[in-house]
Amino acid sequence: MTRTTTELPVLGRKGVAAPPVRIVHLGLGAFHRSHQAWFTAHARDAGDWGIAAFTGRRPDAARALAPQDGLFTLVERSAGGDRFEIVPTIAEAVDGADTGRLNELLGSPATAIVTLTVTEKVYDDDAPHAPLGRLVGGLAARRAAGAGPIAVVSCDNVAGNGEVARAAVERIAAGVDPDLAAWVRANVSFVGTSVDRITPRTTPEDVAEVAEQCGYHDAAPVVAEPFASWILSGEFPAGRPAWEDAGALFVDDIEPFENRKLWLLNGAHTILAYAGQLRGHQTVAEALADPVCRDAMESFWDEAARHLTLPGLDVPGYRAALLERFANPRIAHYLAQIAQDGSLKLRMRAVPVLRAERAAGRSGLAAARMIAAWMDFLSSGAEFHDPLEQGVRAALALEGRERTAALLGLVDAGLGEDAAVVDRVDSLRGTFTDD
Ligand code: CS2
Repeated sequence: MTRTTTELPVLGRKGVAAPPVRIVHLGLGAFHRSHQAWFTAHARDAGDWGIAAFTGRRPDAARALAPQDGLFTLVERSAGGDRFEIVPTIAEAVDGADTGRLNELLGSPATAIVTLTVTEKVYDDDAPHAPLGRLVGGLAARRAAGAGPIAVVSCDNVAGNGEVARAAVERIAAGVDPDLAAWVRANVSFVGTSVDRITPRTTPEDVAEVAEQCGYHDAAPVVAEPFASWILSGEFPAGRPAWEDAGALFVDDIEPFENRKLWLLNGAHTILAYAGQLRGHQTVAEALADPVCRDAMESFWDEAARHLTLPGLDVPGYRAALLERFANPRIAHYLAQIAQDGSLKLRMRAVPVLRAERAAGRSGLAAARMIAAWMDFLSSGAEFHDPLEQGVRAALALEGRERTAALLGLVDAGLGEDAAVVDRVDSLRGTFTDD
């Protein structure tokens, strides 16, 4: 018998105390919950490590989680079925605009870590109310309180994310007060990470399924694939949870792992997002089932693999696992979601492979084809979201090779001025639209 959700109890802690806050997170969204919150829940010392998670641009996620005491259901969705798990590590879900609470928590010596999922584009946004501006405000409060050193852990799909976060925080801090910048240099450790767990947007059907299967009402469950990976490099001067219990890997040199993930997984996603939508597909699994898209993806993998040479990377095994993950028939991962912010994503996913191939005396055909597919997608009149929207629109007002050069210049200024690369990309326009 189907019960209506209004009759069901709401998910909540029912008087059981939340773990004490020792981690502050900026960018509360589905990925933070399926990844860092879940890894923390599976550490043996999870009970000592509560998370205060602050939202980014919109407070909605905090509004949904606060009435359920930060609890939410993780729906682990495999080809064979769903598994449900209540994740208890978010002790507080806070509106990102509440900088008073942020400063109070960062001013406490109990707080040891700040994790970030703020998206690629935010690392260039120095505004005081933007997430990194708020973080710098919190670090100033920590310095004033004498609360000691802390680790900042970037969990965004950005090449060199730890160093990119360091540069942004130091730049913003220097603009506020040179002494604060010096304090940051002496007291803040920036940890670089490679993060991975496919987490499509939650749908109303998912909410209904959790009510039906779990017997309680959860307004904000999260759906993710069973696979999860977290590779980290850097110091935690005030301690950290035993994330290795959940499979996290601590390494000295993050770059090869980061490249493997950004190029093979995210690069493939970006090809499928543009080629797939141009060919009428909506999800990753649908695009993968189209041999034209799959060939484009695999030839990019072949190119990228030439520059993933560390023996421990097991590129063949990684590729095989990706094929299985992408084909998961029960995960509807929408290409339109992945297609967002293309100019920045291509910079991390296509450009390094294109450059490495050219440095080796080859043309980087498959990487160039990924970029050309983005241009065709934009030129198709499809709705797009991009931090460089104005530049994209100005480029789209041009025609032919000029349009190609202008769009390429948005992805990488140097490549946009390299006539051979412009010609190459231009010659690949229409690959997925011409029959
Ligand atoms: C995707 C990623 O939206 C995108 O750009 O490529 O969100 C991808 O799903 C995750 O990085 C998987 O770990």
